[in-house]
Amino acid sequence: MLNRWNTVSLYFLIMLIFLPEPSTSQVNEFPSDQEATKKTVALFRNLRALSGKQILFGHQDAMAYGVEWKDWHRNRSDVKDVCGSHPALFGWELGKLGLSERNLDSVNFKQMQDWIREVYKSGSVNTISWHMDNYVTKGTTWDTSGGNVVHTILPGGVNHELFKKDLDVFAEFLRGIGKKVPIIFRPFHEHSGNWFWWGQRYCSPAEYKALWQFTVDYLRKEKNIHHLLFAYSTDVVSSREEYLEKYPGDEYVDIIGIDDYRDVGQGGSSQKLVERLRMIVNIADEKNKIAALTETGFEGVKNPNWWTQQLLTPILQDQVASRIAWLMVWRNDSSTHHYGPYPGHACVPDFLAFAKHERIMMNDRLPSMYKFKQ
Ligand code: BMA
Repeated sequence: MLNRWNTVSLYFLIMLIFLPEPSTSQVNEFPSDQEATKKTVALFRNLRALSGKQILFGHQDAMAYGVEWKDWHRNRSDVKDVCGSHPALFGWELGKLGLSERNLDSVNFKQMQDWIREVYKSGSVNTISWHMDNYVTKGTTWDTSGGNVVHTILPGGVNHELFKKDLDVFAEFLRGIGKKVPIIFRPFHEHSGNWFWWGQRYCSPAEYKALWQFTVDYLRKEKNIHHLLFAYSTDVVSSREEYLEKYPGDEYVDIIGIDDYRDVGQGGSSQKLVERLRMIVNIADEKNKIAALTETGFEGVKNPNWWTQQLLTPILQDQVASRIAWLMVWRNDSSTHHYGPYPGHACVPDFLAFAKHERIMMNDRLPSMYKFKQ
């Protein structure tokens, strides 16, 4: 005989059996750093939760300068001049950190720290890349001579101490910003290409992985830094095997990224971009990570309808590809070397349509990224 309590328990038992599996819910997901700060965890979960709903729009160096202006302007960006809102994500670059007061594109590092804090306060997201100079030749990041440079900076290598010093300077740079500001760090990017000294043909997969793992472990364990998410991004690759060839492991990566200029430039095929995005979204899904188009753009934006025609519409037409968390275009340096819009450019009307699209997130429509609501 079922008494009242048995009936209630039976009811709950049935509920438990038939309740849908807790979805790959973002609620309990954790970034690769088990000791990540609360805000870093929130950023990770929010980026996951937005997937399929919205895509954050990002622009490299957006607040530091634009096509017609170079000096310090408070709270300005070409993107804001054009559409009234800053981007939802800002890229920054550390090339020359520790060697000069300014980075390789003349951005003052102290000002960069201020901007990073401002971006955080405004609710947008910061991501940092590092075009590191060549440790062997002392040439630039594009100097691929000097043999296997990666080997020399690994533990036991002749330049290992120098490399550690640079990581110390980076840790100091982060401390100057403040540990409460979560940052997406994207080191040794486009390693599938051959234009940086850490590129495809200049080191083995084992060496690249060791370099990545050392970097992450050193920052976490030696420097006690727990407010970074790590972004792995290849250049265009044609297969999943190629993509994962130098993947350092799930404990070391949060963002499954790709840099793709080729498919959206002159003579490119947006369909190819979509295929590559499908690939990274699928990998991110399997690993409970975040997929992102970490760099893209058409230099000079030579198609006035580029934003919607070559970028947004093809991406949104695909249910998988459109689940990337963000897409970021490269910097606005001059009227010939720019990837974002600026006032007066022929692509402005189309950019406005892009920026106002319900699936695109600019700063003014961003939900709180640093608090996670269950
Ligand atoms: C490249 C170009 C260079 C720049 C470098 C690092 O793609 O924009 O002019 O120095 O990125 O920002």
